[in-house]
Amino acid sequence: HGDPMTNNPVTVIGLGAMGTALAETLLANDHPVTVWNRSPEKADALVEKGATRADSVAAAVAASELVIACVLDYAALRSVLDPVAEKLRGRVLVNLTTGTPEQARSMASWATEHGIDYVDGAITAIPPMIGLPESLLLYGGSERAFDQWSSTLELFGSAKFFGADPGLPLVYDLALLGLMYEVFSGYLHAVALVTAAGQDAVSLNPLAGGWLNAVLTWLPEFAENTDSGHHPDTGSSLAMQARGMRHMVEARVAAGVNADAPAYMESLMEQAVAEGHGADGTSRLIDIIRKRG
Ligand code: FVH
Repeated sequence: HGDPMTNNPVTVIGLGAMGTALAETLLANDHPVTVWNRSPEKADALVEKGATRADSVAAAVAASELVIACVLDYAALRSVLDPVAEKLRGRVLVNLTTGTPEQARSMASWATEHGIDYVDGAITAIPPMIGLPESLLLYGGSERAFDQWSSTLELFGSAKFFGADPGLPLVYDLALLGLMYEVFSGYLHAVALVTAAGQDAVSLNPLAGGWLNAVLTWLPEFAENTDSGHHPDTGSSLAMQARGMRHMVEARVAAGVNADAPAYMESLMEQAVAEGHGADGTSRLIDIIRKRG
């Protein structure tokens, strides 16, 4: 080992699927681990593996300088931690509960009021991935606390620190999740269109993979255009694409497939055209998306 933080006690509050995976990983890496969960029986398997079950949240907090919390949501988190706020004073709280960026910032303010060194985190992985380098955890908040405990936090997976804003990890987490779900949605609607034409769903697969790979190569340029404010047409003007979207909407409606997503894209494109940007490329739509709010 040789790491100065190995063997330092860590407390884990919340033993759902994720909190259990976090505690198991700490135990497997020789940290003494104290655990607490609202339903105490969820600690049984961890106790067999060497964890100490705390009888109260206060006892759990008192056991370690580093307290990691991972419960259902921020309301549950506050209900657990409010009564022990003063016991947390001077300790490090790493909160891995998922919520909104605003909830993370307001939790950080609460922690500052109580003299707690606070790091908010977002886990972009599922419980079986915890402990593998492919799992990515995003952190923000107290740099001092993150630096002090980074070798322990890196046991869960790769760690990226975003700086002092405790809301940023959840901003990026939600950005990535939104991207994933809209890709799911696009794929599933494509399957619906193909199967409505009497074809097997799998007939789409040889085409969809190459198509998605090509789409992927265009995206970094959209971000560069957004940062520079220039949105050149690279052969697919918005005026042309708006017409294409109309065909997409009509074809989906005719096939009995929901057309909300292409109708939304069409409306963004039509607005860009109406505002004089019909000759620009796709990335110009960011201006319209921001304006819509
Ligand atoms: N599991 C996943 O795939 C995702 C991956 C990305 C990050 N999320 C977030 O992690 C938080 C915890 O998720 P989880 O998977 O551990 O969730 P559950 O297995 O449902 O366990 C929930 C725990 O929260 C406790 N809890 C709920 N309400 C309260 C409350 N009012 N007071 C105290 N504790 C509460 C619950 O306790 P119990 O029901 O066992 O007594 C569990 O410990 C979450 O933010 C995900 O979005 C996971």
